[in-house]
Amino acid sequence: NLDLPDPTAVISEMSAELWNSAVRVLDKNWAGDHMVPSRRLYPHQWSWDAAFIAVGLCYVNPSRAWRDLRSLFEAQWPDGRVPHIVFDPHTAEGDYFPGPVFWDVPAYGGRRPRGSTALVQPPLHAVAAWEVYRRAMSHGAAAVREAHAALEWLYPRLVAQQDYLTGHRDAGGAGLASIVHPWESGLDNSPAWDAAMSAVPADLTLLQKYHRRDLDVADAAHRPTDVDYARYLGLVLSYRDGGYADAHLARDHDFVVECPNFNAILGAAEIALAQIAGVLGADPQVHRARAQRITTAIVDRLYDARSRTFRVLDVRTGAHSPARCISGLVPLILPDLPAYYADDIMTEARSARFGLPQQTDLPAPSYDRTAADFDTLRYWRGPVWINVNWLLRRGMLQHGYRDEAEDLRTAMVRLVHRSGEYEYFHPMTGEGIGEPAFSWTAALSLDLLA
Ligand code: 2M8
Repeated sequence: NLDLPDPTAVISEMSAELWNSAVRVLDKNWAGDHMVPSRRLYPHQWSWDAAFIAVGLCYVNPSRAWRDLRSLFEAQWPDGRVPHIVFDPHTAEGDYFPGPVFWDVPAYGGRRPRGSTALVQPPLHAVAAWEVYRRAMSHGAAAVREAHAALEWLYPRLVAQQDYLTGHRDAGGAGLASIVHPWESGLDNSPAWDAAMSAVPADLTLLQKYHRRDLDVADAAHRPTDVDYARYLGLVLSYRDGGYADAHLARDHDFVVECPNFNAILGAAEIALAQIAGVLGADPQVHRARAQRITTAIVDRLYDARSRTFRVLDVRTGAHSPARCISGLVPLILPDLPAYYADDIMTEARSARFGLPQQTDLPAPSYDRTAADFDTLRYWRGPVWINVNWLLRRGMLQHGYRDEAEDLRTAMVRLVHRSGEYEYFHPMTGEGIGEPAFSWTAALSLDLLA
């Protein structure tokens, strides 16, 4: 017995190793005024990545967290949309596809000369800004002043982002945001889109015209297929042909869906804005009321009473997606979600479909493990991702599932310590897949260890 290592010493050694290596990843991926998700595959700035990254950066370098968010919001469009990629002018056009030439956004969009895409991603930035702000205290008085000034700069921009999403993007008319491209979800090739995407034309000749740069640097078996990419490109081209305008989306655009992950983050953003408004002397109540309305609309529209799960809604057909994906668990982050629905989400999370750590030792997979088309390698169709598990854990804490939240935290920390800061992980073996040295995995590890 005396030979057994002290478990607390083992844990703290593991924590120190992971902490140091996560900090190194974030140092390597810092590009001067923004963070890249990874050096090879994603050599620009991505929108929701910046939010997850800020949540971790605030422990080690809050100034960089603010700088990163600021770089992103400097590219905000006049209509309020925050682009899903802000391009780095120092990165060659050929280093990422589709790059600025393909997007060809009008001069008013994005901030020249950096340029941007015209799509959005889940608006987690208010949540991130609040997290960075509330940790500023531990970095001293200058950090608190910096954080206050950053919030003042960001607040109107965050409000404009929400207004764009609940205004221009309310294609369904019930106060939720529709996404018009799978890239906007952040869960690119999730089975949640399969039904809606099957109606989108797939012009494979586009893939002869353009070169899929991702396949130069990643394994094709881990990435979306060519048919997926043909549809992705076709959707951008038709949105582009319409000047990236959002009028008549439900009538004219081929892909218009309401996602529970995206909209839960939209609601959580209003809660964070209420907190930020409180600090800045603005009115928090308006944001709380908006959060409540979003939560009610998510329950009314995205909850499927028969299966007792949250589903993606196809705004064009009115049908729920049959696929049970991790996106359906994320409404747990909404503080106003009635306990009845929170319980249903936990039932789904504990089930054999998602098997929380008690059953598998691993965080939840991105897709139902029991589905016939569960794919252990292909991106958002099965592998484990740290960012959505981080959201799920946040929801568990929000609704008082403390033990399960702690199990999930431990599972994430062990996984990243064992396999490295990978982009995603094999949902059976825990092996790292995709990009190594991936920024949000590193950043969220810091938050899980702190
Ligand atoms: C992935 O998406 C990009 C397109 O936006 C890609 O496949 O090239 C997704 O995992 C997305 O959630 C993420 O923000 C992005 C960068 O990490 O990569």
